[in-house]
Amino acid sequence: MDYFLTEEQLMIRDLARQISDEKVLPVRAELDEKEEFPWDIMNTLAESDFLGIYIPEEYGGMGMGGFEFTLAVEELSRACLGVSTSYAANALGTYPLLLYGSEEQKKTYLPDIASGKRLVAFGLTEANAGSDAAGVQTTAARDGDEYVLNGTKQWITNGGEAEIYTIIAITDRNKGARGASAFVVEKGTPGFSFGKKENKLGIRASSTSELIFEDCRIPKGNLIAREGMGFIVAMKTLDKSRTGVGAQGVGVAQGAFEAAAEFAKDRVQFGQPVISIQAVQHMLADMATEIEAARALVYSVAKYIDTGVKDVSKESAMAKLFATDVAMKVTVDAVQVMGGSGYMKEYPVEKMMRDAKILQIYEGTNQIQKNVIGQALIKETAKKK
Ligand code: COS
Repeated sequence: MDYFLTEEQLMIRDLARQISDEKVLPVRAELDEKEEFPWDIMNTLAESDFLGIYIPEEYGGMGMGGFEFTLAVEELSRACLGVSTSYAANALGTYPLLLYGSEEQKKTYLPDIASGKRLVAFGLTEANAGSDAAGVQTTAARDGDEYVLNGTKQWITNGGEAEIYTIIAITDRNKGARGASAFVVEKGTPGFSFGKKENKLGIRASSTSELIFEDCRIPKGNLIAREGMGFIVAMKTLDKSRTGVGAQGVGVAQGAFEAAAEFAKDRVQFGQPVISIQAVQHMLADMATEIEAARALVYSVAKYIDTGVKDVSKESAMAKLFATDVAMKVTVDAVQVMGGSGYMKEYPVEKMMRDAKILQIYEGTNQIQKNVIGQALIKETAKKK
């Protein structure tokens, strides 16, 4: 399908594809096997200005939108979701600053983020606060000109590798979701350390760690927005980032489809290439149709968000839900089309299938996406009455 991309958008897509083909494809299996953070690739993306695609020019970025970022995420995901997760999580960590940071915070952090000098991570999840995002236990107690952080964040993407962390912590326990606040914390701050690095089923090139805060003192100027705004900062951040997860789904599904179709042309059974067998053709036809539908939805939602419209919870949840369910189905089917070969590490699709599973879980499980969509539908229906 032709999505009538502008010259700039084509340039982003083609460069991302080139980086994927030249830098990511040759090492993806090794990064997966060794669970190695893709520093070389992140540096290449930084040199190509990819870490600042969606950051305004006045802060050193390319000044483009979420749609252009989506194109880059999709292409990287076509080659390796571990790499694209490291890349996309950087944006997730940046959104609280971009959306709610003060001018001073933006000037301090965004130029380093845009240039790739410092990576970012987003710290919301905890042992007892996953789907229940308002259940955060980490506290930030005001003490004069400082806040003192205590608690542990879990499963934080880019944890340990990033230099800048946007953290959600409780400033007033009595106020529920309205008692949470957002902060920026720098690596190296006394009282801030890293715990266990997780050993994962997929996206093994990305790093997933615990963040531990023990009487960690940060200046009061590190508060993002106002006290009590933390839950809203987190929700708006997720509203913005979930389309990127959808783009990851489109990319990995495309990669798996291409590998399966290529294989089916070469593999001969019953005296013919298996692609000539209707049962296989039908699977490939479903895969191709579902990928195109997911891409069309993700692109439309990304463009819709870029218009600056205020409430995008429903649309971004739909893009994430649909495209990541497609990714799971297509990667499983790609393994099936390839049969025994698909199950072997010699081919990329077993990794894609392992990698795809997280897309239905992180940045809100797909069941949570349905809650978000359902709540929005209730609101819309109430308005119409
Ligand atoms: N934008 C703005 N405000 C929002 C919002 C959004 N997207 N979502 C919720 N809010 C507001 C609500 O309007 C409500 O405000 P009031 O107190 O003024 O009524 C407040 O925030 C609390 O909302 P709600 O009662 O819906 O909160 P819940 O605790 O029920 O949680 C869900 C809602 C489930 C949607 C939320 O917890 C969620 O998204 N969970 C998944 C979190 C996630 O993605 N985790 C992955 C880790 S990050 S990689």
